[in-house]
Amino acid sequence: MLRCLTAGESHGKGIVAILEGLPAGLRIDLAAINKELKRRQSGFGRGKRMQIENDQAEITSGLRHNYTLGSPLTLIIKNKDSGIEKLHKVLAARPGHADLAGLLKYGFSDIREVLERASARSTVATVGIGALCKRLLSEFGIVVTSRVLSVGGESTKEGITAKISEAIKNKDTVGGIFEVIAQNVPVGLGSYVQADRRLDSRLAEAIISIPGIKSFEVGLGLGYAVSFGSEVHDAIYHNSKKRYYRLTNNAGGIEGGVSNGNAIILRACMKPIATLMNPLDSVNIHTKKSAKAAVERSDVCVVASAGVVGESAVSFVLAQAFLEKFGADSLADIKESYKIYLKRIAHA
Ligand code: EPS
Repeated sequence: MLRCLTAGESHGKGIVAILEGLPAGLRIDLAAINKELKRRQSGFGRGKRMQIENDQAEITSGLRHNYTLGSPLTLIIKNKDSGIEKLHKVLAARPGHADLAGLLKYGFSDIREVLERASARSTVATVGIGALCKRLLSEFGIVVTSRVLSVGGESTKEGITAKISEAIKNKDTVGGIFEVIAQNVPVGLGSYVQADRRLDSRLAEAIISIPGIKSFEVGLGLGYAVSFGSEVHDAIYHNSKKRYYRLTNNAGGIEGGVSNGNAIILRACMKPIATLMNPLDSVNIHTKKSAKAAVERSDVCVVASAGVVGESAVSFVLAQAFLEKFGADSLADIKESYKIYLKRIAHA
């Protein structure tokens, strides 16, 4: 089974990801991983931290001569801004952040102990893992991309830029919606037989666990709630060339928790970042007196970056479901098994 674990604090020595279960014989290109890490760092509305960091991955296990060994792959991405031991205490919890709930849960007396791991800096690991999974998926023609659909309710390029500029000017933050699209996904990933095997539930978990994500939808999503069934279900056709096909894809490529061969289309809403330069009311956790929430260096808008993280999270789930269906140990064996499956489907 493909599984992963990540570790690291925002201002600790670095972020680590271990990915276990990639088959042996897959060529890995470090430059391609670093390109994905760079994409995560980009976008209008990013803060000063991104000018300090230049995220670069190092692979310390699981590879020989650039090919996977089938053993766990370890990625290490060092933090340039790594002064965790010297950083000041944070005493006024930021509404919308993990600060207060985390402090009470773990019994800390400094919010710093929470925010260091709760920081979205951890998404460096998600993207590193996603880049490895994308490499596997690309062997089978599967491509995962993302795009920003709206920011603060604006959906044109000019409107989005203006909205982020307004947030910067007002010392505010702004969220939005991004879409993740996976193309050339074969029919049959995931299963309806058990809740935790449904592809959509697994994708939902992967997306909703990205910091700041508050909603998730597949295909037409909320649009289903205002439509008749006859208007929205994707009618099925068949001819000798295309075999089974549809003229619409409202299902977003998943029916009954199983990929149906159409593009997988997912959307997620990201809330505005919780750190406000013009802070909201809060409470000093030591004195219990009213205080303005802590002001930490932060970003203003990261919807585009969240889209890159979303692609990565989706790539992990698709790679996992793909390996479950087509085998795991050796890339050559998986290719054989995939070929046989495609042949059967082509005649169905
Ligand atoms: C992030 C690094 C962090 C934040 C952001 C994500 O850097 P710093 O806190 O040192 O400025 O910019 O973290 C958060 C949004 C958060 O809520 O903590 C990164 O590498 O993406």
